[in-house]
Amino acid sequence: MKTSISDLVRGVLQSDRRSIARLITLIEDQEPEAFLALKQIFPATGRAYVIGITGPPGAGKSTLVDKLAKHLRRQGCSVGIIAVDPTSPFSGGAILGDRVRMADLAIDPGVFIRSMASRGSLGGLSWATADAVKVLDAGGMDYIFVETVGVGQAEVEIARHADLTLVTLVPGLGDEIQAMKAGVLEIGDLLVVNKADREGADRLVLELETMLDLSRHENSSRPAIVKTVGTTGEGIGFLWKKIEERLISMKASGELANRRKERLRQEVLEIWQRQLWQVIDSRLAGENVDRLLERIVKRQIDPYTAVEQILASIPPRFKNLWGGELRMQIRKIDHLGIAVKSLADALSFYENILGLKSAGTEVVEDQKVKVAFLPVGDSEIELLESTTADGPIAKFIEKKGEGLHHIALRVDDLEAALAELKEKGVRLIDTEPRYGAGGARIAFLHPQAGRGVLLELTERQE
Ligand SMILES: Nc1nc2c(ncn2[C@@H]2O[C@H](COP(=O)(O)OP(=O)(O)OP(=O)(O)O)[C@@H](O)[C@H]2O)c(=O)[nH]1
Ligand SMILES: [Mg+2]
Repeated sequence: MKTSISDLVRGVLQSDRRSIARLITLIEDQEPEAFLALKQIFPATGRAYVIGITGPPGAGKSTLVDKLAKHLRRQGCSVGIIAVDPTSPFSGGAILGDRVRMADLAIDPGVFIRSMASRGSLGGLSWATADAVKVLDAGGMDYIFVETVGVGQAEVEIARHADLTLVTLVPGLGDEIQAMKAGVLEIGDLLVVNKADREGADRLVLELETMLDLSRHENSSRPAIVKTVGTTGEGIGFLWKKIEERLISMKASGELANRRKERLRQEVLEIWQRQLWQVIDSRLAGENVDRLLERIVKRQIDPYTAVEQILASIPPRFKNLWGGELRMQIRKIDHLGIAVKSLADALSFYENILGLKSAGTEVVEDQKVKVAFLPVGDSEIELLESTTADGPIAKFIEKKGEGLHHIALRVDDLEAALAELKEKGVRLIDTEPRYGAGGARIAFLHPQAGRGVLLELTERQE
């Protein structure tokens, strides 16, 4: 049986590496399960410090992250690393290099390294990265580094998901630095001049200082400039000291809280837009648009009014749009439950006359019943006899006489099914799974929901 979402969530919260990796893959693939799991891990997020590191290709970002991670490991902190590669969805070359470079980190249980490549729009990657950060955060990482290449608009997008962003530059860039100026100033909380072993490092520092002098930074937010040699680790201790100082001052001034709040605001707006778009899109795909188009062509209606009509046709309650309206899948009728006064008497008909074979009887204390299951093809009939005069089956028979008591439907993931039903406002008898006959996990819906029929959801291992 596949692992359920609750298992996956539990795994992530217990820092289980496979669960963390799996959930990030689900996020990359935009699977509906990912969103369900993200909902559940959210309360456990907001603890990690997220540090973005960006800069031109080959500036030494990965090398610096590697050294910073080792520095943090010596202090007993756990570290998550996400390398985002927006440019090459296929090559993965840089990532492969990182793997080799970070081979010793990769086997350290206190470090989780993950690369993420674009599988569509960069916007999508940006949010997938943000969600992956949440997974590492909930998975208990103290610090999370997010590495991206470049200092363009895309990187600004991704940097917005970080608490603090390092921009890495190297000597010898020449005019390129001018082109990057805007990005550098906009997103850099700290400027790192790496490859300081090369000629021109001091000149670059001066150039950057001049750029900062001309910009509108208040004193408190003026980025520090730190020289490093990634390959030898020179300056790493100092760089970390500066990062820590900045985090501490951002925390004290409330800036960190503000940034995080702003991030969540952006996220809500973005999710809202995505969902709304899906609704409108699904409406647009419908044939009524063709009809509307006809009318627009004939000038019977104008495009503005047409869109108003589309919007008006959207139901007021549109939730659960991830992956379509319906996520829950009913596999089959697990069994039909029939309330009987006497098992022995009922079996004399079902076994002796109909020729079905009971798989044995079982007492379910919890529900005050003794039951017999009789397989019928791919499904079963369950006969239920009350063990006490006041049990639910006894009461049912008192009220309605012997007869069909419930229909049990098989689902793969009971928790997910219940969560979905709750979200859709369906009345439930059991809001949490409980154990039924044969060790199955079950939950009853309110008979009102099934239009007068008591429905049971069943998840069982086969
Ligand atoms: N001389 C010198 N070389 C360095 C320094 N830091 C890193 N390098 C080398 O620069 C090359 C690129 O380093 P990476 O860490 O892969 O750079 P990156 O910015 O992560 O590269 P991409 O992810 O491909 O953009 C490697 O060969 C490093 O060994 C440094 O301070 N001095
Ligand atoms: Mg790299």
